[in-house]
Amino acid sequence: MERQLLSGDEAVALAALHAGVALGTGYPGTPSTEILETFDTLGGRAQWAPNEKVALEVGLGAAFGGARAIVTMKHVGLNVAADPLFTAAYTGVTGALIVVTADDPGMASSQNEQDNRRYAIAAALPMVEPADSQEAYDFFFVAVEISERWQIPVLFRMTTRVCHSKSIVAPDRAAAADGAPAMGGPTTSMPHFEHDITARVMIPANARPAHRRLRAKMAEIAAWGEAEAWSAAPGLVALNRIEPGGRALGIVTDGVGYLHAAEAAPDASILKIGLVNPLPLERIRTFAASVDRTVVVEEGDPVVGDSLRAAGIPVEARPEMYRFGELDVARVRRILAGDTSPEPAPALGKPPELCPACPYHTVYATLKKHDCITAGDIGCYSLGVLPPYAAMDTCVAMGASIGVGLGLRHVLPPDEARRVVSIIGDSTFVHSGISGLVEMAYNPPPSGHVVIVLDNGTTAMTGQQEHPGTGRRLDHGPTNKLSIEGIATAIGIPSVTVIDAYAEPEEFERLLLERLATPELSVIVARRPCILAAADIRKWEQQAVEFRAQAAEQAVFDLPIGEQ
Ligand SMILES: Cc1ncc(C[n+]2csc(CCOP(=O)(O)OP(=O)(O)O)c2C)c(N)n1
Ligand code: SF4
Repeated sequence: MERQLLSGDEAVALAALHAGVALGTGYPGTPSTEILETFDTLGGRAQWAPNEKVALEVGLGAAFGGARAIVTMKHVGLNVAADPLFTAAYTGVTGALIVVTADDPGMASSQNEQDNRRYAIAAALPMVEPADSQEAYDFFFVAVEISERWQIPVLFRMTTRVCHSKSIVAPDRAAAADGAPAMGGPTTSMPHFEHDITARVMIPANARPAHRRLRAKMAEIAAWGEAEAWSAAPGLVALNRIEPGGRALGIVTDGVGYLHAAEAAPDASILKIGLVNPLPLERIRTFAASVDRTVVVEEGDPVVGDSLRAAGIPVEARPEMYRFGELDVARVRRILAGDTSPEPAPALGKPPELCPACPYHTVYATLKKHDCITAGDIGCYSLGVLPPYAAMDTCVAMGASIGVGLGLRHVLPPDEARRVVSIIGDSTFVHSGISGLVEMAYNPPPSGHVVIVLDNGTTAMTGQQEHPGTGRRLDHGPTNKLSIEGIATAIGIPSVTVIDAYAEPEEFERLLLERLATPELSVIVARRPCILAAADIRKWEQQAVEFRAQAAEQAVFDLPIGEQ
């Protein structure tokens, strides 16, 4: 197959296709979103789940069934998926399960810059980390190999630069002309289920030996990482490598840090780690002993540096200031020089703002006018925190608006409590807002509460993905549609109103004041399409109407003659 210019996300999608991945699932989140979108475009079976936990569970089920599966999410998504992740490490898998975590050092579009290499250590899972698109493609196959050989989920860590930078990829594992997956192995045969209750049912009696099995697997993978991950097995690339250079400086590095380090210190000896958990400690110890000084160049937390120091390997401590933000060549030069002088302030970009015809304007204008205390959430609507509205008081994690609003309502004095509103987008509501609404019905505050669901018919923030509330699948084809107002009513919220706040601002204001004045629980669904997505939504809805009409016609045609 010809060489291609691909982003890291696209390279992973292509590798998944060539590896015969049977199912890709995930939840959108920058910088991971394009993996599943590309996988779908390439002809892979890709679907959005309501949230990352469900995505991981679906992927795990596919891997229990003997298939190869990929699950994608941004770094904070792994927090949502952490519960099944930790125990999936115990159960292991029958096929292959690759869990992509796309970290965002520097928080280009995230609420925190957590370093998910820590998850690999905490859950005791192997973690593979590419530095560029070629490695994203190549390492994916090694990740599948590890997953199948040790029957264990593998974490595949990407970061913003690796996900979004484009570089040349030679996709030499391209599918054979007959369409067979390029990668052999047990899971390219038809998935099937074999009972294995002790391995997959994690009651304590089964989980105790499973934990020991997991640690034994990780010890084997560590030994493999020391001995074999340096030279490529037939058809695979090596995950770890040493690039010999001068004796004066040795650099241990992973991910995109490698590219910066190679440019900043062309004369240094470099030990590049592609298997970041478990670390090849003995190899690194030997490497460190072969050079005069050893510096770890890693973005984010000092995960590798701390592990090496804990193992008694003498590496220089990195000044704390370089924990924050992305690295670049200039910053790596500073690290190598031990420079802790203040860094130049980054150039200020144009602050983001709501589109001029965004349906959210009237909602925020009303909240501001009445000095509401707004428990907010994550999405395009987070922009309501900026001027001219500054009408969002909290924003913590997806779905947190309802719980935080309820907590405020429970403790604030009555005159303040009555001004508390929770505001949440439609995709976020489905992701993790529904359980907050259950809490609201279960433990209603004395003053009641008002939740506004901003239903703009899309996941706007991450690039207009579908979700269960749109009634369309990842490929925009029709499927069952979740009704937000139906859910709220079924949960037992007594007042549920749907309104187009943009078209009827006075009516929205009247409704909001009425609901704030009553101790009854209220959900207001402010429904109007995102202006940027509206034309596409109309197109897909029209296609769905035509699809349903054709299906109905076909159903009549298929009836036995006489019943048509
Ligand atoms: C746990 C987690 N997963 C994914 C994301 C990425 N993300 C941020 S907001 C958002 C959804 C926004 O959609 P919606 O609630 O419909 O609001 P809109 O952007 O359309 O205003 C997503 C997926 C995240 N921040 N946290
Ligand atoms: S993209 Fe859509 S939801 Fe986001 S600000 Fe623009 S109109 Fe509003």
